Amino acid sequence: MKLSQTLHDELNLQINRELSSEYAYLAMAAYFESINLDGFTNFFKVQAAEEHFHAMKIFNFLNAIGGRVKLLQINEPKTDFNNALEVFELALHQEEHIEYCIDKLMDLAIKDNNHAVMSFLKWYVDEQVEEIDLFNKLIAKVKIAGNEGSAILMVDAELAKRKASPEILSIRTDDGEGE
Ligand code: OFO
Repeated sequence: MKLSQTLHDELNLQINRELSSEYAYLAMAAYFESINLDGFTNFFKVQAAEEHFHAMKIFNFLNAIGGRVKLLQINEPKTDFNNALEVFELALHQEEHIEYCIDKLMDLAIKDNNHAVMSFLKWYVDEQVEEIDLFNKLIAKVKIAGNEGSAILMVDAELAKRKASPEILSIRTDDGEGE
């Protein structure tokens, strides 16, 4: 399969975007940890692990199709926030940007008539629909909770239940074979 240089480089850039998302979500987890909201902290730690998984899927795929992974610089994420709503709105904005980038990557794969990359990217297209829906719903809940302590604690208790799936946790050592 012939992988164009542009598509190759864009896949490397997407690895960087996913790792940057991981970093941004870890910063959000650290913010919530600093204000002792353990459920929100847990939610963003799991979200960060998901982004690591997204990056590693591309890392493994790029190797599998004969590409060369190149890791790029990760910028410092925003670390200070005023409240939970600000955090979730930034998270949604970030996911909308990722959705735009995945769409652009898919456009490129279609232009190159690269069916393997198209098939691979479909998972990301579907994933973005889920993530944007998730953040929209959480924004609605956080808005309803407002500044009411007991309502925020209820959302916190719900977010404490989120767990990373075994698939996500295993990718750190997975060589990509058998996926
Ligand atoms: Fe949150 O999204 Fe990755 O791909």
